[in-house]
Amino acid sequence: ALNPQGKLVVRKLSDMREMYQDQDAAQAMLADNPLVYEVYNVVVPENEEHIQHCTTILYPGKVGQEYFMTKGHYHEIINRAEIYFCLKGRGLLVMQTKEGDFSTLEMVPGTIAYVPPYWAHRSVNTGDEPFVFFAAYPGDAGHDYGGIETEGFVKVIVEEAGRYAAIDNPKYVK
Ligand code: PAN
Ligand code: ZN
Repeated sequence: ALNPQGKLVVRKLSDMREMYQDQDAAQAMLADNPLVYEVYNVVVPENEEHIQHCTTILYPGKVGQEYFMTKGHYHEIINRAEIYFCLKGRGLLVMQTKEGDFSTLEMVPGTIAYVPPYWAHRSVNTGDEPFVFFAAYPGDAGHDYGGIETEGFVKVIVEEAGRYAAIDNPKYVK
């Protein structure tokens, strides 16, 4: 339970199906169209005086071998940073810059993750229960999903031999 609960945004597979590598697997799963994640946004004015804050619940699951994930984004004002705090479950924070720097951070309850200015970020549920984290970022940051929607991140996070592995994304162009 979240208090205050905030305004709910729901992302189902149909909202992001082209972001997964295995398009045949995605197509087959669309009949059920599973819920991938929910974001509970506490509504505050979108200007630099305020701090946006929200809680994401990313459900466990995979499309083919690729774990359920958030869309991922740069901030529209690209030098706006962010803090994530993991509340439940297990996941991976995936980050990159436009120069092609790439980094991952394992998150478990208690992990405080810092997303520095200029770094795109995506979360991946590498566990078998909901991965839940709280986030706070400058009110005017905004979200830029553009390039990531078509090319994705430098690497994709898949299950290999029972654990996660980061493998090169063939669609990524620097
Ligand atoms: C997070 C994300 C949230 C959902 O609050 O917005 O986890 O991910 P997408 O926005 O990539 O769909 C955040 O990073 N806000 O800036
Ligand atoms: Zn963000």
